[in-house]
Amino acid sequence: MHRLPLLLLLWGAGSHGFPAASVNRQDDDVEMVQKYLENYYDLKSNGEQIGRQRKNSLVAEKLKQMQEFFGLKVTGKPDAETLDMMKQARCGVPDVASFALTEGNPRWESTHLTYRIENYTPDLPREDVNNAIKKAFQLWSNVTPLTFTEVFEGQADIMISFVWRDHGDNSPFDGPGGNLAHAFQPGPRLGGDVHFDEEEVWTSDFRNYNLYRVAAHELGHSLGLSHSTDIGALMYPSYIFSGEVQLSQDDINGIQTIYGPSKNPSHPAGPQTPKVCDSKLTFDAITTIRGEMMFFKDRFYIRTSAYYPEPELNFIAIFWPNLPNGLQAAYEVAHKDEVRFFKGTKYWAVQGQNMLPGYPKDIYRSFGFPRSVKNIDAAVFDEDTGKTYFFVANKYWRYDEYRRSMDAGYPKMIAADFPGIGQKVDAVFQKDGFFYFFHRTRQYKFDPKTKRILTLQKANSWFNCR
Ligand code: 01S
Ligand code: CA
Ligand code: ZN
Ligand code: ZN
Repeated sequence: MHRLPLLLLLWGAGSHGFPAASVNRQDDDVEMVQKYLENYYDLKSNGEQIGRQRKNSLVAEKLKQMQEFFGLKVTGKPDAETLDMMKQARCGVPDVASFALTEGNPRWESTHLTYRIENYTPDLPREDVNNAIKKAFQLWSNVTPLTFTEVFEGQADIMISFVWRDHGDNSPFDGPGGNLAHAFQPGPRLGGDVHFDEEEVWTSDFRNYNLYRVAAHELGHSLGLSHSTDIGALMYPSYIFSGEVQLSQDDINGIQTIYGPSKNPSHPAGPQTPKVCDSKLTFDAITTIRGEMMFFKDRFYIRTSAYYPEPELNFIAIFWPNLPNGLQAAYEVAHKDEVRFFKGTKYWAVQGQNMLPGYPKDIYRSFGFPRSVKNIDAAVFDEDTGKTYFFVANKYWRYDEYRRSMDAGYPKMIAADFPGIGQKVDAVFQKDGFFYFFHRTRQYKFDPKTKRILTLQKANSWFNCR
């Protein structure tokens, strides 16, 4: 806990206007400011190895953001006005959110809304259209007090239609591609209405464009949300179909900012999009691939390359639509230009973007694991020896990629041959002859020749974070 002295230093540097108080009160305030910035301004909480000065300037920066947000004097210092504001009761939504409300904060005053499907696309059976729309409404009604009732005649709050080109609302569609659909913000007449471009091909599967996916996005607009910068959110502006359609936590935060939570006692959370510079970030699997590195987490990958300074975050499904989410291990056999992904007792092989045919296969027949192995924690191919290391709980196996068989004498204890990296491995990859082992938020650079740890770093050290 060396967070206190850090903030106290900042205190000393700029306590103009800060009322003299007992040391105890000050300690409480320091703690409160720290907690507040962690909760609402994404300030990192743990003792990251960043310099004291940098930490102070980060705190000052977050304070400025907060002061800006509340219309206070922007000093970057925890002055009396700022402390007072922080002590006021508030809702739990972070002030630096990715979602956005529609300008002017339009909202429906009634929580019981009606919708009507005015016409149907010939691309799909009517049942499929009804279903897609109904499910899209359910996504939003699940997390708010809103209810949606279908009507079959007259005016409804949300009128839904398939139209093309100029259709009388001054927002003509553009033919295949481009704009897929649009929706009007809450309000009378056109307000809330959803128009789909009939010149798109509408589907109920992974082909472009999935109607349920687009309807879910448009209804967000109908209810008062604008576009989000969170790539995992349904309200992200581009069409991304990852296989399943669900509100992310960011969508939920957005819609609940307008309408509050559901009356239902259970409040399920949505999936969070990993933040590359979150010092608490951990990984499911990591591999090199064609000279770049790919880190896997839930539905996402983070890719870094020597040519781009910024890491890229996106859905795994963008590259490999048939891979499952929540991968457990991955490794590259560079001389074959092949990457293998593991989850449970199955594995998949890809060459670049192409999934190789015949997968998934099982790990027992291909590698010779005993049936007692139910999943693999991490895997790495050693280019220097042609061996692949598989880590399973506190043991590891060694597989010969040339002879295509497991080496005799395995499993062995990880602790015996990789001293210091701990009892369990989350992910591992090889780079320039070194192994990089990951466990939780820690990363160990390991020299396989001397069997020694060279450095210890944060797991997300590859992402160019300040
Ligand atoms: N509609 O909600 C949109 O965001 C339009 C562009 C507006 C400027 C009208 C649109 O068609 N965006 C494309 C899209 O895929 C990129 N929207 C639906 C989605 O599911 N993200
Ligand atoms: Ca279009
Ligand atoms: Zn329209
Ligand atoms: Zn949109």
